Amino acid sequence: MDRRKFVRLSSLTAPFLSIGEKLWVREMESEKPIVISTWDFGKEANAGAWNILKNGGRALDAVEAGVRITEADPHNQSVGYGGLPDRDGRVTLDACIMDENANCGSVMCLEHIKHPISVARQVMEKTPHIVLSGEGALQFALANGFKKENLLTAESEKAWKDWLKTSKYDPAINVENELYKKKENEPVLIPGNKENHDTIGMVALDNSGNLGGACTTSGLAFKMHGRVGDSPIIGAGLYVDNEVGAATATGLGEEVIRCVGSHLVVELMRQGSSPEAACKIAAERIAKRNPQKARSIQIGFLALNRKRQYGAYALQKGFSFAVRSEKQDLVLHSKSIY
Ligand code: SD4
Repeated sequence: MDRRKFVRLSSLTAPFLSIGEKLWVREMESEKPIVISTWDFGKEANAGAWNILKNGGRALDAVEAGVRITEADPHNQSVGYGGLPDRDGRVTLDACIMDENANCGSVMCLEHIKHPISVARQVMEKTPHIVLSGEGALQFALANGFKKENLLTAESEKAWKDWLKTSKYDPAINVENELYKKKENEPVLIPGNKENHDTIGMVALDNSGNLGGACTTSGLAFKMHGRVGDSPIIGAGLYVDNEVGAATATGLGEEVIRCVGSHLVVELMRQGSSPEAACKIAAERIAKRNPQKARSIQIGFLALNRKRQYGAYALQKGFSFAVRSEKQDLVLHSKSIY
């Protein structure tokens, strides 16, 4: 029996229910929407999602609307418009979206379109496929009314030109203000490294008890042209299972793909782990495989279960996430292994 039917029926039969059943009804009746997303700027994106959730809207609509705010922000240099380009100076975007029925859509290495998340949604809704990439994704977007735009802002072009001076290809993602480097088996803190994580992953639970998720990024700055990270890969950068919960990831995508991170987190929740514990086990798995590498990169997992519990865990300090519900509008800092 679904939640609504149960609540409707139980309001008629409430006098005859056991105490346990009554508590469960109260719990279900008080079920309110919630949305969580990666990094501090998730707060602004959550506000967009919340406008839909608070009016009884669908989680899928909420996460799409939420991450579109980040995609349109020229100051966020790793999502959508204003994203840092690849090493050839091209802004290539990755995004995916997933609903409560395991419908999903994804675009990889999409150029010139400001809102890849909405193209991903149309791939999901209008095609028999899940993923469109590169030129094909662009053709599909243009055929479906999206506008071709220049996404390279002056700021990002300048950063690329500065990078070209050395062209040092070092696709590691750093950590906030400090990078651990192994020296004689001891981690050494090197101050001054700037955080450059900006991917937004967002998952939400709506008033009807359905989950949805979205993830969108321009990926690693100055990557090889054609490089695709975890963010548009269902199971890696994002996973939603309406029976259990949803998870998303940020950080060095290659390592997230290797462990199919978001799917792993959801499956751990299925086996009984809390969201935070599931994220921790997934991060530990990455750290265990290659501890030396794990010390020099960042990966953060973020998860929500059907009971509206949420949690996060990262390899390094500095991973923040934003939470919005009727009673909460917060930015929290995740725990980390190192
Ligand atoms: C990627 N996971 O392309 C993305 C990058 C990212 O914060 O999350 N940056 O690998």
